Amino acid sequence: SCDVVCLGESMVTFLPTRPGRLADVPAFTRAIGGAESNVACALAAAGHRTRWVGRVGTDGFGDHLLATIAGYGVDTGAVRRDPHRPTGVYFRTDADRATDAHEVVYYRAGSAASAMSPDTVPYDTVADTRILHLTGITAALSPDCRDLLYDLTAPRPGRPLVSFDVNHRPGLWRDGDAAAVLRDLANRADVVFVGADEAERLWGTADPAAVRSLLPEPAALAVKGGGGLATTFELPAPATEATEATEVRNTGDGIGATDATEVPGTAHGAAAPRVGDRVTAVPAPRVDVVSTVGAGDAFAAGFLSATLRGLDPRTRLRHGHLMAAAALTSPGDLAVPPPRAHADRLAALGDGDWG
Ligand code: KDG
Repeated sequence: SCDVVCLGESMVTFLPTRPGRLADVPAFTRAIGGAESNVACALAAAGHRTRWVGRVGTDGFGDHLLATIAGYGVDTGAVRRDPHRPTGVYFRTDADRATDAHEVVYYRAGSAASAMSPDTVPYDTVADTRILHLTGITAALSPDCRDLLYDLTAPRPGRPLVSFDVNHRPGLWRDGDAAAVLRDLANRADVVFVGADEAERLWGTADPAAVRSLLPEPAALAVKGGGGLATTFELPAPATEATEATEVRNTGDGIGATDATEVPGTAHGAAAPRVGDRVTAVPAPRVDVVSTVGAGDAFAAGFLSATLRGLDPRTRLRHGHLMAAAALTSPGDLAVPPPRAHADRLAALGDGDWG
């Protein structure tokens, strides 16, 4: 069994060798991408037993993905290879400094991963874990993939804690109602991550409390604000000691141990729309941003790592921000997180030294 299973499509990623429009970039370097394997690699690097489940082709790109992901210490033994469909590929540009916009071109329609379904992904390869991490990208890949997400988020006895990053990719949602599907799936999960900007695009609000009223079901909801502030809404777990050894269990009404220092229902003047919610907001450290791609995945990895360790909400948010900072300051989709002891020291700094 593992600590975390991440399921989704990974792709060979082609990064530009120079800034500018895609039309003008003459050469690309090969790297890997895929939101869920980014989370898996960061969690494995942080010392957790991690498995990535997906499908790749029998082509050389599939070989490269598996070798790279396994190189981070992630178990790839449950990945299925499809002799008839290719491994997904995508190209992107660097983000424009001023607007943060970047161009993305995907070659993943009909990919090996798009054939994931409740029939092709054995449930026991994703269920023998404390946390199952999924994202909204999978819902946009194919009707089969969407069925798989509905299946994995269905209530069932002994279900692992389900983590869901909304990850709206407008370029993949040519048809299908992204706003309704992603909201529905998020409300079937236990831990949810969403950016304030994507909440605005999907549901017309970037206000964390308003987002909580749209997503009242998850025991923990993290809204990542554009100004660097991340806010969590969390239903208190049954009283347990917050220690490194605390086991995270899916109790249905909390996500594990929390501390008692937070003020329920208040954060920066926002009213908690869910009765009993504990609201915690933490600013991100300031860093010189190289690329924002992959920062959300890193945030999820830091938050989940701290969740597995039974740390309190403020510390979970801080570990999310710290891993995101590592991703923001590196050019690829996937960044090596700071060593755990170092991250723990940074997370323990006083508020005056933070942000
Ligand atoms: O989260 C970063 C991702 O955007 C990237 O690694 C590729 O999974 C990916 C996607 O669908 O955009």
